[in-house]
Amino acid sequence: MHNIILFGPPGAGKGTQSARLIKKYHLVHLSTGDILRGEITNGTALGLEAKKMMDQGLLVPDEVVIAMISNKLDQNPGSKGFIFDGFPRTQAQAAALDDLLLEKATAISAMYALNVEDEELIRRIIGRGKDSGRSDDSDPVIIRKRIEEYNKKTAPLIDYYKAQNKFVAIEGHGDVDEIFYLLCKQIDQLPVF
Ligand code: B4P
Repeated sequence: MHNIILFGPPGAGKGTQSARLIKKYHLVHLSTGDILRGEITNGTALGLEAKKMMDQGLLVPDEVVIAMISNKLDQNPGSKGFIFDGFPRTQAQAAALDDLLLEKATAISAMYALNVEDEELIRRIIGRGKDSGRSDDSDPVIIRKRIEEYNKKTAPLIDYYKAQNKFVAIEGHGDVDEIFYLLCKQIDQLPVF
């Protein structure tokens, strides 16, 4: 079983690479961003609350996303493992994830951090915003706010996973296939448990 975290700033390519990795490794894909956008599309109370935060480039409250992930883990008892895409994003989320996995007698195998420079992130997100219709993808001020939130609240998790010897840096510039190759090379070296 592999439980993998795909980590990186907004627009680093977490969603892009997750889509490829789940096909190759048959893991369950848990993207908190996708789950939240699903709630918004369905017009749920949670979705309406989340949208207010997302539209400002802010993180959604920890208790909301932790509960979402806990439910999804319970819904996939026999899975070969999980790819966590965009989760955890805060220290509280990381600690909660460790506890949830421990309850299931498992743990994070590795955290792969995609490194991409800010100007490239902005270029990619604006590019995606032209087709995605995502309200958080079009305004450069909001995009910069998302990057600021990442630097303030999410980037410190690198030290959390370094302390567990699970942090692996991955070059996030370049061709999507090349980045996928780098990720697969790392995953293929993981011990299976
Ligand atoms: P997410 O949905 O996680 O969105 P993201 O960080 O923008 O996306 P990602 O890194 O997956 O980028 P992608 O591959 O699509 O979060 C959105 C919001 O939800 C957050 O701001 C927050 O408000 C909320 N949220 C989500 N999770 C939360 C949590 N745990 N706690 C609190 N709040 C939470 O790539 C972007 C673009 O780049 C695409 O167009 C892609 O085609 C392109 N691209 C990818 N790789 C490329 C490459 N190598 N070269 C060129 N272009 C590339």
